[in-house]
Amino acid sequence: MTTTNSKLTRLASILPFLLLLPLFTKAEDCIVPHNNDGSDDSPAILSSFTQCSINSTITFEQAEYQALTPISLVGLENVTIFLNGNIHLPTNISQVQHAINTTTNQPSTYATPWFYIHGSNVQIIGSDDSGWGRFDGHGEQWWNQGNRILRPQLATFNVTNGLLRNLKVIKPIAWDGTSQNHFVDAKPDNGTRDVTTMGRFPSARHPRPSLTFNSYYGHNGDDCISVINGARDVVVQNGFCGFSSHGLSIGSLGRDGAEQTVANVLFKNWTMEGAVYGARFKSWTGGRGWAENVTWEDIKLVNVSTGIFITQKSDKGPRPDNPGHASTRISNFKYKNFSGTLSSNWTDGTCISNPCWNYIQGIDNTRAIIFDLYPGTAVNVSVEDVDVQTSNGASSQVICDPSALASGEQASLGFKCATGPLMELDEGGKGKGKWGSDIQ
Ligand SMILES: *[C@@H]1O[C@H](CO)[C@@H](O)[C@H](O)[C@H]1NC(C)=O
Ligand SMILES: *[C@@H]1O[C@H](CO)[C@@H](O)[C@H](O)[C@H]1NC(C)=O
Ligand SMILES: *[C@@H]1O[C@H](CO)[C@@H](O)[C@H](O)[C@H]1NC(C)=O
Ligand SMILES: *[C@@H]1O[C@H](CO)[C@@H](O)[C@H](O)[C@H]1NC(C)=O
Ligand SMILES: *[C@@H]1O[C@H](CO)[C@@H](O)[C@H](O)[C@H]1NC(C)=O
Ligand SMILES: *[C@@H]1O[C@H](CO)[C@@H](O)[C@H](O)[C@H]1NC(C)=O
Ligand SMILES: *[C@@H]1O[C@H](CO)[C@@H](O)[C@H](O)[C@H]1NC(C)=O
Ligand SMILES: *[C@@H]1O[C@H](CO)[C@@H](O)[C@H](O)[C@H]1NC(C)=O
Ligand SMILES: *[C@@H]1O[C@H](CO)[C@@H](O)[C@H](O)[C@H]1NC(C)=O
Ligand SMILES: *[C@@H]1O[C@H](CO)[C@@H](O)[C@H](O)[C@H]1NC(C)=O
Ligand SMILES: *[C@@H]1O[C@H](CO)[C@@H](O)[C@H](O)[C@H]1NC(C)=O
Ligand SMILES: CC(=O)N[C@H]1CO[C@H](CO)[C@@H](O)[C@@H]1O
Repeated sequence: MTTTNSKLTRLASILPFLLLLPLFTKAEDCIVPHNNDGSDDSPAILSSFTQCSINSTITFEQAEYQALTPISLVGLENVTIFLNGNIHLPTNISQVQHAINTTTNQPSTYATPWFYIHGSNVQIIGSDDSGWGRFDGHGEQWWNQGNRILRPQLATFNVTNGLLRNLKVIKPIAWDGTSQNHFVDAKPDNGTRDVTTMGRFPSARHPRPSLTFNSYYGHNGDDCISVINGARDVVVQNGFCGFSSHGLSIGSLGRDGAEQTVANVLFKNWTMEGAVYGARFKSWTGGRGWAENVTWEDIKLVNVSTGIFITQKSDKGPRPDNPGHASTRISNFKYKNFSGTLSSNWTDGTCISNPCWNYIQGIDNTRAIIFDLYPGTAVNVSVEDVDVQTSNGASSQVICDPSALASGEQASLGFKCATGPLMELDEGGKGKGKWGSDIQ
């Protein structure tokens, strides 16, 4: 729907509304009705978003909403959505599959979203109450059955200037190993893996689009947050990721030689518990894009497998041939103030191959940092204040190939690039910090 169309639709649809409402009620504020009888609330949700698509607030009441059919919410401009209730997807797997197979919602790279949200200046604010503000995907049965056919992505959030706050995603349906285009969060259920995705970051349309994620809490078995191609000026802060999360991620970028880019991302104040990675960057061999100005700061690791991870070959196993020597370039990455513990046991069920998908030569459960770089492609990366111990209290290790560092890079890297103990270095190359002092 174009903006003009949506304005017309809105004007047309508020006329009868105005006649019914008391004069002091603003027509721009919609309260989404709900049936309360298990029947489909999607038409009412769509209708509220059509009526209140511009300069509006849309409020879901503290109630259970059944979104039994996929919805596309488009043409939103300056809309604040208060999710005081919960939104459920169908529990019936074949019903979901059929709906996803027939919806016209715009698919993302890997899947079709149940909710497609498009516009500018869109905020979705969940309830402060942990029992409300939830998207309930009823996904556990998909995982129990190993059913991967026509799995929906929970939502695509394709907006410029967006804010998501206090949303909870419960037992979503998802898919394996994907990360592109999505914000991901999920919650475990007895060893089954639940994953979902939200969020599509804007590209080029506005010069400085921005997106803020605040106060996220989730358990998941895939990327907790994934910032993908086209993202600019993204701040993701004050969150918790548990249950085998695959980390606070950039990428994957550059699959099949694609020229994909990300710039200006800050991950701040996160606790990662039982995650496979804390901070993660991944790109594919042969990519032609770049990632610039990304900071991970104030990250607490609790039993995380690898604290800081960069790979420029997302494929597992040995490095594939890279005939053109292309690689997604990295510049101005900063890792600051990581603390906590490492441990290897993650249980999301995705490690079904031998070696496991996360295999890197030399990997074990002692690595605070792994840099898996193609030569000369990462510049101005810095690591500062990493105080991470292994599960038995020993000092942590790193995997880093000095011959892959760009010229002069060691001087500002902040730790000794080698495969061995983590040695933090100051600007002058002297050891510092907890472990550094041992080796001076
Ligand atoms: C939305 O609000 C802005 C600023 O108040 C105003 O300029 C614009 O015309 C409004 N748009 C509509 C469709 O009412
Ligand atoms: C956004 O919408 C609100 C009404 O919900 C209005 O007060 C405000 O002026 C609008 N802002 C812009 C920038 O249009
Ligand atoms: C699930 O949905 C399908 C149609 O998509 C229907 O045939 C089936 O009866 C439903 N199952 C239940 C338990 O409601
Ligand atoms: C999806 O739709 C296609 C044709 O539109 C059909 O051939 C296929 O069987 C459907 N798949 C499922 C699982 O319903
Ligand atoms: C996001 O919206 C833009 C237009 O604003 C469109 O070109 C693009 O295809 C959309 N992307 C997705 C993944 O929906
Ligand atoms: C998890 O739940 C499924 C289905 O309820 C059950 O089959 C499985 O045994 C449970 N797994 C564990 C580890 O309890
Ligand atoms: C860090 O995030 C947690 C939530 O995970 C929050 O309770 C805390 O206030 C945040 N700290 C700061 C300094 O914002
Ligand atoms: C780097 O990214 C952060 C987070 O988006 C932003 O605040 C900062 O201004 C960016 N720095 C530059 C030089 O663009
Ligand atoms: C380091 O991060 C922790 C959270 O993991 C925070 O409590 C602490 O204040 C941070 N330290 C500094 C110096 O900012
Ligand atoms: C972390 O792992 C250690 C040892 O493996 C265990 O004792 C501890 O309970 C774990 N902590 C959490 C929060 O799971
Ligand atoms: C390297 O990063 C630092 C901050 O981490 C920044 O001040 C400096 O400008 C960067 N250098 C280049 C060449 O981008
Ligand atoms: C550190 C740790 O406890 N590692 C264990 C993780 O689980 C595997 C088997 O699932 C054990 O072999 C490891 O010893």
